[in-house]
Amino acid sequence: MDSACAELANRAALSKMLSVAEARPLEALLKLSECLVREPRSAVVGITGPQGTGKSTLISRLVGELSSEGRTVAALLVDPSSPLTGGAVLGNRLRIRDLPDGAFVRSVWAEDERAVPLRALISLELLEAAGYDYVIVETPGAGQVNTSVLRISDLVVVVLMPLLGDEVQVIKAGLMEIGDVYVVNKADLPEADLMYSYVKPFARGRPVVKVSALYGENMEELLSAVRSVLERRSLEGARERKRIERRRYLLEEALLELLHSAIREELGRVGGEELLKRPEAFAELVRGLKARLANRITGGP
Ligand SMILES: Nc1nc2c(ncn2[C@@H]2O[C@H](COP(=O)(O)OP(=O)(O)OP(=O)(O)O)[C@@H](O)[C@H]2O)c(=O)[nH]1
Ligand SMILES: [Mg+2]
Repeated sequence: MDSACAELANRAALSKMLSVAEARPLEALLKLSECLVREPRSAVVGITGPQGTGKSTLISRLVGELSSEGRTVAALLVDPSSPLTGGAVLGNRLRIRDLPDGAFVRSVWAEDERAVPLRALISLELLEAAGYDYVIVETPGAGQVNTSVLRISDLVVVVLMPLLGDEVQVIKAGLMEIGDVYVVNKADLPEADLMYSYVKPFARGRPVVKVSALYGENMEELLSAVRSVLERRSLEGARERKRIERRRYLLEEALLELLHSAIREELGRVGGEELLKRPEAFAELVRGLKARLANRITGGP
């Protein structure tokens, strides 16, 4: 392992590399590709669900519980709010309180709330390379369901709460199709039982667990549901397959980013936009793009 990889075990160095991954993802990927682990090391737990159901609060609890069992845990909060307005980026971070010593939390901005951005995919790899037993990823499930969480997670926990408004929306939104474990959070509220009985028949036999993340109630039941799914997945070889899927996603996103930046540059060069007005000039554009991509991949001028 070269020094850049060894350094990942150091929190400050890891933070620094995650910042590079966020600002210049392709650079980070090329630099750190030799650090990526061969055998699955981290259990990647995706946490999704409608806004405000208590995902971050729940993660804070899970981090605490798993840490107290001696597991190392990192949380990655994928956040759709603009880094310019700051809002929930900081909000998410602040709501995760009282972090135990070995735990690590990071917010990553997502411009598109239905996708896991390249910077988050690379961050995930770095966290696994850093050796965390668990990497918990919070993805927003606002409005439309975020199925990209399925591509990255060994297991998906869908977090619901009572009084979500029109409960039918939960079903319609497809949330009941993507979970391996369902959580009815805010069980300290009286309406939780109603939500539980509403959701249960749609869970296709998957565990539905009532918890109160705020008061730390019933976390043991949730954790044992999570553990038993992970164990089953390991035995079935599903975690190995999932990791290949996750890397495929990473590669696709990295190549798309490469392509997009080359297109921006090619069109940005003098006359590039002009060329678009003449259909016969498309070949010229494509040639320019090809050269640009080849240079970038081989590191030419
Ligand atoms: N009563 C009650 N409130 C809770 C519970 N868990 C979380 N909350 C509250 O619900 C609000 C939203 O919690 P978050 O953890 O930020 O929810 P989230 O799903 O991460 O929110 P977004 O990331 O904005 O979608 C906060 O005010 C929490 O204090 C719970 O178990 N019971
Ligand atoms: Mg949150």
